[in-house]
Amino acid sequence: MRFYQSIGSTNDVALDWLREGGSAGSVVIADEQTKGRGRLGRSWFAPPGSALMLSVLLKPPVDDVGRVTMAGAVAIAELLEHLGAADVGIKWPNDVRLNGRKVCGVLPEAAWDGPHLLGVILGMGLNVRIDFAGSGLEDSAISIEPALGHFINRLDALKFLLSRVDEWAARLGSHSLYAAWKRRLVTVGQPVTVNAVDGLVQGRAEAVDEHGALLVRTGEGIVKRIVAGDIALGETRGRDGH
Ligand code: BT5
Repeated sequence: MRFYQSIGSTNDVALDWLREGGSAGSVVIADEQTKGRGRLGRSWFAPPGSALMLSVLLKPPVDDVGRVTMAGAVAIAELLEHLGAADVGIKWPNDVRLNGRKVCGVLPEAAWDGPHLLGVILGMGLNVRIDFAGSGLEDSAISIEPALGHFINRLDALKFLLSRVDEWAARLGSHSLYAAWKRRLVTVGQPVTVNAVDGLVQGRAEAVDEHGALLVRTGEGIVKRIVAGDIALGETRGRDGH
């Protein structure tokens, strides 16, 4: 485990560590990130002392790479439930929600050496006590402490989270992981607008499959399978529509 008071991005440190031969289960943690990343070049906001930010090195079989996001989201959801949260959901593909707002983002990044998979970094940023006032995220984000109304010991939370990640990392290909993820998904059944890699898809999220892909039925009645993308629930919004 490597801990940093302040670092650019835990995912970057973990990717370097992986390329240098770091073993599965190694963890990079930071109290502050100066270049915390989301997907698609977006930034991750978390002042020092207010969040849990970590990256876990995993070495899954190639077929299970797409399952890493599921493992992260489910482990976070289980932590929240363990802490007493009642309203926990997963928004496809990588947000964990508490009381309908984003409490955590999961950022999986694979590293390849040519055709050979070196591993996958499972990055997670969990809001423990972030004050979102004036950040522009007041309406979309939430932190655990104010939501649950009690103090959260970040070290205890980290221990629990890592034990759940270990558990799921060992069973990435299992049906039980898929079931645990699917059960908490808030996306299925909703009208969605997806910024998929090959363009905008509008329709109704009908189902997910075992690979984590989202099946969207468009207005024309065609079912499109989306493996990666960005969605706005229930309305038409732009690329950063959360
Ligand atoms: C994510 O991206 O949700 C993945 C975030 C992963 C962060 C962790 S922290 C540890 C590790 N090291 C890193 O450098 N990253 C990972 P995405 O779906 O693209 O969402 C990003 C968007 O979420 C931003 O554009 C904001 O709108 C919003 N956002 C930023 N900070 C937030 C926060 N603390 N809570 C809720 N929403 C936030």
